[in-house]
Amino acid sequence: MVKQTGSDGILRLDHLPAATFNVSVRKPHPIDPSIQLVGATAGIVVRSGDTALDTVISKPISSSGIAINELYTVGPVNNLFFFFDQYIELYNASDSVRYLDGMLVIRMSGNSEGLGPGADEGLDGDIDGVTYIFKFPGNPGEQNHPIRPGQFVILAVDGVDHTKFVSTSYDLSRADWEFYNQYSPEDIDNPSVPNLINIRSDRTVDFLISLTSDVIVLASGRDTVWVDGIDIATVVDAVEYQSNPPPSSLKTLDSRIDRGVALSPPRYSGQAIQRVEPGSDTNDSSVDFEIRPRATPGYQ
Ligand SMILES: [Ca+2]
Ligand SMILES: [Ca+2]
Ligand SMILES: [Ca+2]
Ligand SMILES: [Ca+2]
Repeated sequence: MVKQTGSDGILRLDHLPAATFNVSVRKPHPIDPSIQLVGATAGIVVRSGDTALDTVISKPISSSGIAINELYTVGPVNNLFFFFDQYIELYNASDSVRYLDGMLVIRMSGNSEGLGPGADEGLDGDIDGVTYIFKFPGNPGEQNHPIRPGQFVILAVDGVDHTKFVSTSYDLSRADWEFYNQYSPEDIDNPSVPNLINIRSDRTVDFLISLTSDVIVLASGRDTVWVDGIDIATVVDAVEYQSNPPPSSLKTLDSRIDRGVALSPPRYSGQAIQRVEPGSDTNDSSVDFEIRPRATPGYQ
């Protein structure tokens, strides 16, 4: 059953049968409608003729449920300038199955002649500076590519075992997806890892991202016309990372999407940036993310 709490946030339920109950709570964030506050407590025991009292602590998640949970960009420890084991990790923080069909993964490093990557140039409600734009199969609204509640999904630049080339690297041969540029003569296509493909035919290289400073966007795919920018309303999640965060550098991603900047680890350190808790998202990457000493593909 679904019940509303009082304005004090307290829910009183009388005359319950003696049983063990699970309670989950949900409310929109009072200031930012793109954030949901969610929480759950399992195993509340109510005995016959007795009263049970409990508190459910809620945490913020993006209202789409899907968050960019980890960015591994800097490459492993090596002196060969190897960083081709980059990956992006997604996480479903909601309590229901969501679908990736038709979604877009975008690197924004252009628009430097204007307000910068991910800024809303011209204040027309979209963010500008698309450099690479790759797409999950299908169309938004279709339900062929699920992401289950609590599931991590790895999007590898190349879904191969990189430890064969650099021993300090990561085995991504069981990645959920890989970026495959069908216009590139060199990109690797592991047939056992499904592909995100490139929708910018003028780009003929793989989906590589900057090691220590970039803007990464996950969008619903309801706006695929990238030339005029990506509609903010279609942005599922976006993260800007920098090695020298403001005030020593400029934050360019529109503050309606994210108010902060994640601090990037040093290049060729094998480290990664990950949300402090899976999917936890207050739209301020300066507090939502932390540096991890090792990348954690597919787990927290
Ligand atoms: Ca690739
Ligand atoms: Ca493949
Ligand atoms: Ca557009
Ligand atoms: Ca992880």
